[in-house]
Amino acid sequence: MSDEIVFYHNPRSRAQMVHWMLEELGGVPYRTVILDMEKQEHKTPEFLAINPMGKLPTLVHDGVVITETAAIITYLADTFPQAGLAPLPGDPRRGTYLRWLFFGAGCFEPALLDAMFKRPPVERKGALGYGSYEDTIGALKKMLVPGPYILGDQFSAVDIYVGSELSWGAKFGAPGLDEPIFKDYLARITSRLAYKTTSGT
Ligand SMILES: N[C@@H](CCC(=O)N[C@@H](CS)C(=O)NCC(=O)O)C(=O)O
Repeated sequence: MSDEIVFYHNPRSRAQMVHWMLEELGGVPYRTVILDMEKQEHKTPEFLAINPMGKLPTLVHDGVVITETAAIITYLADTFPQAGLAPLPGDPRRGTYLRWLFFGAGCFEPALLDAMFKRPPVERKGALGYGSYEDTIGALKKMLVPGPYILGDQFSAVDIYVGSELSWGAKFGAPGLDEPIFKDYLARITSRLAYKTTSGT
């Protein structure tokens, strides 16, 4: 079994977040396999045998398949601690770090998609894990205080994940993301070299 990292990628997908993360690791080697989604290369029997959802990003490391963008980013940050992108278990910042990673995946992403697709509000908002788009935006504003990063002074993998979601939402004109608190944060994180070198690639 190889300890190679294989990164199944398409630049026009959530895989862009993992690409940014891989570059932030600062020299960990990985092999990129671009799948052309227009040609349905993510739905071939070979790829479905790796990820039955037929979705990107997908990572294989040490023969283990990891899917779900937030899980991949969390996995890479923990597996390569020398990059300093995650507070490790025992560090008091670990709780805040995990909190916002899970919030990004479980709350903000579905809320953002509601806003993007203009899905009508449901009657029993309290039964939705994320309440409403507006609720998530309110929580994210609090997350960025005092800043400058989600963990305060330390840039970490959670900025890559939640920051990418915010950036994607802002590009598509999602409500509220043009406020200075988000604009300033996005300008800060997207000025990083690893972001610039992976953006759109
Ligand atoms: N829950 C997954 C979602 C991945 C996902 O939906 N990826 C899209 C691209 S952004 C995809 O591969 N779509 C192709 C398809 O479902 O046919 C994650 O967070 O990684």
